[in-house]
Amino acid sequence: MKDGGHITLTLPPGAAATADERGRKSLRRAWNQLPRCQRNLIILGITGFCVTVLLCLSGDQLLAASLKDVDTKAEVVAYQMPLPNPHHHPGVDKDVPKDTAAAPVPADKRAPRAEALSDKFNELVAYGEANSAENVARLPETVAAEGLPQAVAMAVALPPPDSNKEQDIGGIDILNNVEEPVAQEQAESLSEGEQLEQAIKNPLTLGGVSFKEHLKKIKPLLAKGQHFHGATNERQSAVVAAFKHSWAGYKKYAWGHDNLKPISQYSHEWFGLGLTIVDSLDTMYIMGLDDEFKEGRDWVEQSLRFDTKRDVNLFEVTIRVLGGLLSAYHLSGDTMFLAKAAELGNRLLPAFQSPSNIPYSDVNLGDLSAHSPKWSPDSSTSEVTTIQLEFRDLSRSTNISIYEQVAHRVNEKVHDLEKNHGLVPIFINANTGTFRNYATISLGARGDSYYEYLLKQWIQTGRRDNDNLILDYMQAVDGVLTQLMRRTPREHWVYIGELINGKDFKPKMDHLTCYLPGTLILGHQNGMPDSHLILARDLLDTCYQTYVMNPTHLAAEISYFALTEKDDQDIYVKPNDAHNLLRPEFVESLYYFYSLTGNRTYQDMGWKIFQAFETHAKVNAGYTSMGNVKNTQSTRLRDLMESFWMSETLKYFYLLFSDDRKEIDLEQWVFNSEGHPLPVYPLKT
Ligand code: DMJ
Repeated sequence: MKDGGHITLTLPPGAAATADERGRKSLRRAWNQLPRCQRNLIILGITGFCVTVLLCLSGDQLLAASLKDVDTKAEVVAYQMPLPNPHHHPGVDKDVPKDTAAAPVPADKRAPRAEALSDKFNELVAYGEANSAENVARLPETVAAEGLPQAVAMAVALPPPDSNKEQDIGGIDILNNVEEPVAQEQAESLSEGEQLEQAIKNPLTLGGVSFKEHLKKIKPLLAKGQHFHGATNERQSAVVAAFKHSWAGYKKYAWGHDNLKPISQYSHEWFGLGLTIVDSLDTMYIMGLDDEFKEGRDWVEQSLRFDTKRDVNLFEVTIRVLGGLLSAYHLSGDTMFLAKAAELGNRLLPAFQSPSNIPYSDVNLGDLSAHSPKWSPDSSTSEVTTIQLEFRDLSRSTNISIYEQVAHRVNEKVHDLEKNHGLVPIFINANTGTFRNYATISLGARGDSYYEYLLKQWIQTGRRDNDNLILDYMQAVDGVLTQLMRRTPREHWVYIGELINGKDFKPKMDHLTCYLPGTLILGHQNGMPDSHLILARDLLDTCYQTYVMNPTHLAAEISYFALTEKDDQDIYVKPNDAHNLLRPEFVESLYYFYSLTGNRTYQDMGWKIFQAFETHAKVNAGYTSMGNVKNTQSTRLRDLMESFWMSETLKYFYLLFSDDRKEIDLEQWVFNSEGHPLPVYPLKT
């Protein structure tokens, strides 16, 4: 065939081999015809040449030559020690004045101001890069910058070969505590969607390997555990006694079930996940209740199962169970908790397979399906935006990025939606990804922790300037100040009302909103404007008033406020709203005020309320919710001890009464919405 003047010959198969063979034979014949002494001289010459070449090469060159077939990726990135666990390296004990009004904010912690907005685009890009689990500061710079696939990132996080021997790291199989065969298939080339699919389909594996294997690989990253000294004064001891009383009743009448019914002395089931046990683990650890902690730990290891075909609420299970397990893991260093958390995280992932990336509210942990609430097409806004601290922590603890990625997509989606002065409607549709038209705007039920997690996620991720989270937070607090904050006409109590239909002001405030003073002072400590602190102090006073104004000294679930002087009272409670569910929000705020200012007045306020719980909520089998805080003679006991009583209310009382206001250092830890402390991750420089 002619081709550009050349003729290409195609040899029949076998012809080339025959010619080759012919050449080899004639060479051998020529060699055999040489005299023996000549052949010996040639062999000697070649050997001498080779020895000379070898002697001239350096050791490194020789090693490189011998390893040229070995995976070079492992060589590109040198092994690096992980950054310290925050609690092992307490931050500088900054001098916080006793009086919050004078609290200084270090220049380097000042929040982004308006002029910084011009940098927003670059920062957004940086934020996106920084918010993948591979990008956490524990990984070598080169890997983080290049955003290598998960399996590669896992590989470079390995300890050096000689330290990668079989060691007892307390790792268990996720389910049944039985060792699984190690599936070697890696997620190297998987897209985010494929990773998600794989994690959902195989909730018992991580990155394609069993959890036990995975723990070995990430061993240097694992938490080492913290030490707490137990109660040091009478008030703390009283709280520990309250905890023990609650635990004893729960153990006796409701062990392994979600909640205790302390009046009927029976159990209450919600999700079938032993909520009270999991929610209480870190409280017991912090209080130094070693025996009780071990009882809870053993139950989690042996009896907590996630494979039951039952719908659970994504938000509630995330803040209580996932948050509880992760916190127990970080505080105790026990990797069994991390293994359980990872299995649960995988089983919750189906919630994120909605068309909009806004998660469905309900997930079936057993059959791995998800859907909107039965009663509505919409999820609560606070629910879909109050899972990110936990999912991010799971990613950073396991070094598997998918959890953080799916949760962060919700941040991005909600950030892009139009808001009312930074305030959000309380319903959002998981199919369309839009807010419900004319939905109420509230800092109480269904809205509250959206605002809380904007600030706390920003703190968790290292307080980056110009981050959308903190920009949205600042805008939202401005919206609170201009659209929702009012004062009563006579006594000038400051409160946060609601916008019904997104526009009509209603002077109603849920007790849930009393978390806000604590979040605001935490924000102020981290550089937010003084207007936030002023609102925080005023609102704290109002919340306190909602307790002490009632004869029981306990607050009602909902309070109303006078709009004009025609109303009889500045603050009042309607009969149907007079219940108290042992909620934590006000005690939580007192704790933040005490911890960040050192002012012991907040302890005295808390002590008064603790005594009120002792007087009215304590019963033989524990502590109970009540129907009416307005009458000491007919409190109408309601017969439920919610798990947040032990995870939050008693924990915050205990920490509020501590002689060491930094028993948990708020520079190093961030509490999730259920009161579970998780580590703050340092900002990568
Ligand atoms: C807790 O489960 C959490 O604090 C949640 O964010 C709001 N409600 C309860 C406590 O009141």
